[in-house]
Amino acid sequence: MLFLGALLLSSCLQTVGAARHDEDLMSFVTLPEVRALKWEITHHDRERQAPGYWFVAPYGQISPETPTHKYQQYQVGPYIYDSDGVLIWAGPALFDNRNTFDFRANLNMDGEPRLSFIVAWDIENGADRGNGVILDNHYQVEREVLPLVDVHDFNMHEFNIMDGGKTVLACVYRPTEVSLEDFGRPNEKSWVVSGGFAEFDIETNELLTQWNSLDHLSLAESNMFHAWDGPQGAPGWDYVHANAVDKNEAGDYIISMRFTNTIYGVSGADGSVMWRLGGLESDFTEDFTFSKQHDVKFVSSNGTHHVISFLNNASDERGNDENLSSVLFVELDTVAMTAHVIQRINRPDGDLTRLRGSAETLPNGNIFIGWSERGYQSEHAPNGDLLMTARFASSRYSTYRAYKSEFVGRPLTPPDLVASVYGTSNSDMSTIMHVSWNGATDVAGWNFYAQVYDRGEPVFIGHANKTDFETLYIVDGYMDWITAEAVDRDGNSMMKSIVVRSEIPSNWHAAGFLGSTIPSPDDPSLVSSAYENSKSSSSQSATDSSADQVVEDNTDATDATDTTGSTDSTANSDGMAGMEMGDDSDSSLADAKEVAKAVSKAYEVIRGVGGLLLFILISCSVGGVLYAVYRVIRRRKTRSYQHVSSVEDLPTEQIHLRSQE
Ligand SMILES: *[C@@H]1O[C@H](CO)[C@@H](O)[C@H](O)[C@H]1NC(C)=O
Ligand SMILES: *[C@@H]1O[C@H](CO)[C@@H](O)[C@H](O)[C@H]1NC(C)=O
Ligand SMILES: *[C@@H]1O[C@H](CO)[C@@H](O)[C@H](O)[C@H]1NC(C)=O
Ligand SMILES: CC(=O)N[C@H]1CO[C@H](CO)[C@@H](O)[C@@H]1O
Repeated sequence: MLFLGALLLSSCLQTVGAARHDEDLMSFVTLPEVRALKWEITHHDRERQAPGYWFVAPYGQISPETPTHKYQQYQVGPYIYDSDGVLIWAGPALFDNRNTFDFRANLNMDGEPRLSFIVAWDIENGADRGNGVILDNHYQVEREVLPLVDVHDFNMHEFNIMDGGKTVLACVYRPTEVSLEDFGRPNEKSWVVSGGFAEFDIETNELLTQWNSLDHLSLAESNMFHAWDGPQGAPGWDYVHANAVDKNEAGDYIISMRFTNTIYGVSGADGSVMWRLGGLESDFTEDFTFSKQHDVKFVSSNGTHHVISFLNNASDERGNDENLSSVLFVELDTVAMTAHVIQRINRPDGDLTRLRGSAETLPNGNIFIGWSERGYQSEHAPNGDLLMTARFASSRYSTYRAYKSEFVGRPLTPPDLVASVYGTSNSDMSTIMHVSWNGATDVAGWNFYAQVYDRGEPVFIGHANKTDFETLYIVDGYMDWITAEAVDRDGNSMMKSIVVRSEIPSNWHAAGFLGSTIPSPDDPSLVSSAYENSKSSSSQSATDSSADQVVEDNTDATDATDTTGSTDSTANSDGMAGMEMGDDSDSSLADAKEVAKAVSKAYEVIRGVGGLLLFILISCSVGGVLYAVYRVIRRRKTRSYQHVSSVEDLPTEQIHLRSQE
C-alpha cells in the first residue's frame, strides 16, 4: 500500500512538474547544484548493443563565456550515463563548470580503469591555460598534462592516451609569422596558425615528440587561406586545422587536417610525410571522396596495410559537399597505393554534422558514433545495422565527441542523502528520503536505516531498488538519524551515507500540519515493525492490529539487540525487549518516556498507513499540501536556472583564433 502511495505520489509530482521551463535538464534533491542533460533515446535493437556507459561532455558554447559572476548550476562538463540515459556521474564540479572535451574511459593503461579529458583554458584566469586530465576510477585527479609553454592553451581536439598509458598525443596550434613565398609573394609576411601534434610522457609531462605543419605542409594545401588572401596579424590564418592524431604500433602517426581535407601519414622515425589521403595531392587511388573529416584513428595497421576510421562530415559552417555526413572505414594499401572504403555508415537521420564528431569501434565490433551537435549519437552493428540513436533533450548543448565503454566507478565520497518529514497529524507522518551516489556504477539498491538517538542502533526501515540516479523512498512515521546503504546485485554493502537528521518544516502549521502538539521523532524499530506487520497481514484490517501484536512481532525482528540486555526495566516490562536504549544510563528516564510515547503511537501509525494513501490521493487531486511542501524542498535545494547560450551563436569554428586575441 505504501509502495502504491509512493508511486502515485511520484507520478503526481511528475505531471505537475512537467510545466517547468527547464524540463530538458535533470534536477536532484541530493545534488541541487547539478543540472544534467536529459536524453531522447530510440533503441532500434537492444539485444545487439554493446555493454557499457556513454561518456559525453556537453558544452553550451565552445569558447568560454565572459565571466559574469552570476551563480550558475553545473550544466557543462564531463558526464557518464548508462545506455538508458540514466545519469551515472556528473563531473563538472571538479573544474567548476568549465568546458571539457574528449571525455572518455581508458581501459588501456595498466589494467585499472581511468577517465581522461581536456579542461578548456580559463578565460577568467588567463594563467590557467587548460590541461589534459587523467582521473582514477575513484574520480580523483591522478595526472595533469600541461600545455607546451609557448602555445596559447591546451588544444581542445585530442587527448589520446596510447596503450600502456605511458604517453599521450595532443594537437598543438602555434601562431607563427611566415613569408608568403608558398603563394609566390616572398616579400610579404603573414601570421598563420600552424597545426601539429605533441607526444608527452604522462608520468613526467616531458615532451617526447613534436611535429609542426609549417615544416612539412605548404600554405597552398589550405582551403582556408588562399593565394589571393591578404596577410593577417597574429594569431593569423588557421591554415590546416589539425583535429585528430593517432599512432600505430610501428610508431608512425596519422594526423587529420580539416582545412586541407587531408589525412597525413607521418613517419615516426623522421617526421616526414609518408603519404597523403584526400585533398589536392592524394597519393592514393581512391574509390571515394571525403572532406572536413574528424577523429581519424587507426583501426588496424601492420606496417604496409592500414584500416583507418574517420568521420566524413562532408560539411562545415561554410557549406556542404555532400548531403549527409558519414563514418568511413577505409583500407589503405601503402604498397599499391590504393584506398577503398570497406564500410560507410551514414548519419541515421540523414543530416549533416557540420562541426566535430567521433567514431569508435567497440570491443564487440559495434560502432559508436558521436555526431556532435545536440549530442546526437548512434550505435551500429558491425554490418552497419542501426541499433540505437539518442540526442540531448535540449537543443542548447553539443558534445565534441561521444564514447561508449565499460567502466567501474567507485567514488570515495559516501552517498548523498536528504530526508524530510511532513504530515498532517501526529498519526500521519511520512519521512521522505532521497539518495544518490555520484559516480558509483553497479549500485542495485538502497537500504535505509533510522535511529532513535544519535548513538542508537540503526534500524532497517526499508529497501528500494535503484532505478534512477536518485532514488526516492517514503516511509511512515517521523524518522530521524537516517542512513542509506548502497548494495550491489548480490546484496553486499558497498558504502553507507553519513547519518543525517531529517529536515522538518520551519513552521509545521504553514506546511499543512493540523495537530496541536508539534511532532517528535518516532522509534524506528516500532514503526518499521508496524509497517512490516501491516504488510504481512494484508487480509487483516490494519485497525484490527493491536499495539501488543506489534510488539510481539517486533521481538523477532530485533532479537539482536534483545541479547544486549536493556538497562531499562520499564521498557522490558512493557514488552519492549527489542528497544535499543543506548549505553548511556543517565538518559534512561528520558528514554523511557520516549518509549512510552512510541508505544502509544505505534497503534496510530498502523492506522496511518491507510491514512497516508488517502492523504497522497487528496494531495494529488487538489494539488495539495504534500506537493506544495515537496516544491518547497526542491525550491530550496534547486536554485534558479540560467540558460547557457547555444553553440549556434558562434558563426565558425575559430575558437583558437578568438582565444588568442
Ligand atoms: C599486412 O596485411 C595485408 C592485408 O591483410 C597483407 O596482405 C600483408 O601481407 C600484411 N603485411 C605484413 C607485413 O604482415
Ligand atoms: C543533394 O540533394 C539534392 C536534392 O535531393 C540533389 O539535387 C543534389 O544533387 C545533392 N547533392 C549532392 C552533392 O549529392
Ligand atoms: C527489486 O529488484 C529485485 C532484483 O532485481 C527484484 O527481484 C524485485 O522484484 C525488485 N523489486 C521491486 C519492488 O521492483
Ligand atoms: C563523399 C564526400 O566526401 N564528398 C565530398 C567531400 O568533400 C570534397 C572536398 O570538399 C568533395 O569534393 C567531395 O565531393
